[in-house]
Amino acid sequence: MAFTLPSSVEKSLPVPDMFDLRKIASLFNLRADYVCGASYGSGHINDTYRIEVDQAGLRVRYILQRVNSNVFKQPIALMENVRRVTAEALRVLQEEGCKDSYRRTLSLVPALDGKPYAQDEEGNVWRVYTYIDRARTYDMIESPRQCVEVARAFGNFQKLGANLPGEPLFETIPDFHNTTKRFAAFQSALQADPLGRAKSVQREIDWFLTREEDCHKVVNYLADGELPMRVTHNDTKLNNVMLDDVTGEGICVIDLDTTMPGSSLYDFGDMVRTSTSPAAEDEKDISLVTMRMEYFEALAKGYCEAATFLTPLEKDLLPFSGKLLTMECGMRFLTDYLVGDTYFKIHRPEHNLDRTRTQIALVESIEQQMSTMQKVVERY
Ligand code: ADP
Ligand code: GN1
Ligand code: MG
Repeated sequence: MAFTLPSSVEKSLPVPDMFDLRKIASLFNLRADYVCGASYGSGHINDTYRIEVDQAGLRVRYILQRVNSNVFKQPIALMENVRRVTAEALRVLQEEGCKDSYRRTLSLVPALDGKPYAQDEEGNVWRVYTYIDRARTYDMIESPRQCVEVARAFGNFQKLGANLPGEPLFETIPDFHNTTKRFAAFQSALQADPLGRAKSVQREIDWFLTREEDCHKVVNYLADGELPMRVTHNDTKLNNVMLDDVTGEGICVIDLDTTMPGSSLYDFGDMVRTSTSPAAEDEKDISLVTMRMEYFEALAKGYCEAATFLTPLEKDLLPFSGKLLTMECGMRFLTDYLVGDTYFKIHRPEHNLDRTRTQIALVESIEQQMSTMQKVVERY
């Protein structure tokens, strides 16, 4: 989408020092001269930049991203998933006669050699997406209406996945939401305790140890075939869906790196985790953390309206999924804290510990309200 920037914005963009963005941008078929670029967004995994180029006199923005190959061990296979999913999304939108199809799906700009990615001299895998304009992501939810939009967008995304032609998608992170294995990884980190941090976080450690049983529930249902595997997004964090600036509609699901076989519960659960509390994921004052029923109800409404394929057991487990995914994420933050903050980007020394504590508080709030959450879901 073409966009002419006010000059005040151009001048305020800082130049990143780690990568030569001009050189990396030149690997893509932008047919434009690089102008400037800056770090963008608040994701914990990839390196995201917003770049601006001059396309025959028109200033145009793109998203330039480095895939984190520490997290995604096979970034090229991952890019093939992204290519397939975005191509199918575009095909469906255009078949439906959608007038703004390129605002409603991520769209990869090919590299000069036609591939959906380019590699720099160090072997880093980069990609460019067209910039979705007049829409934004939110790190914190602002209204129940936004919950309806977010849940509907992810529900529709799952429908798209269900009809994806061809081979199953590549599993970009094996056992990503396997909470039995996540629990085992937590126990290993605890045993190794390479930095001697365990003694200072015994309360948090014990909290997770007493909840082991919950970690096996969905994994076992999936293994027994009682829950179906679907094509899911697996990172349905609030800030992975773009909401239109004017209408507030959830227009585009982004961050497709973990789109692969999974359970619908992983997707709904992470929406509960990220879209029901008024507090930030890394809020230090945990008294602010709470699961708000009105927001949960809005999520259940939006999701159930779109995800018409859910089985009775999936529906029944929607409230539990909120607890499970919040617990899983808390356990992942604590594991990362114990091993020395090697996975999630941190911006202060105890960042992962602060994140762990908000997740614990949110699980406790969910536990207190579980029976009401169950009644809410029964209404849809
Ligand atoms: P991460 O994996 O690090 O979370 P994301 O793919 O979610 O990276 O991108 C980070 C942020 O960049 C998003 O939250 C969103 O605000 C912004 N963003 C990503 N893709 C686009 C796009 N195509 N157009 C506009 N903004 C985007
Ligand atoms: C990461 O990339 P981002 O910020 O959307 C993580 C999620 C976590 C989340 C916690 C690939 O998501 O699984 O739930 O941080 N993504 C990956 O905020 O590990
Ligand atoms: Mg993201």
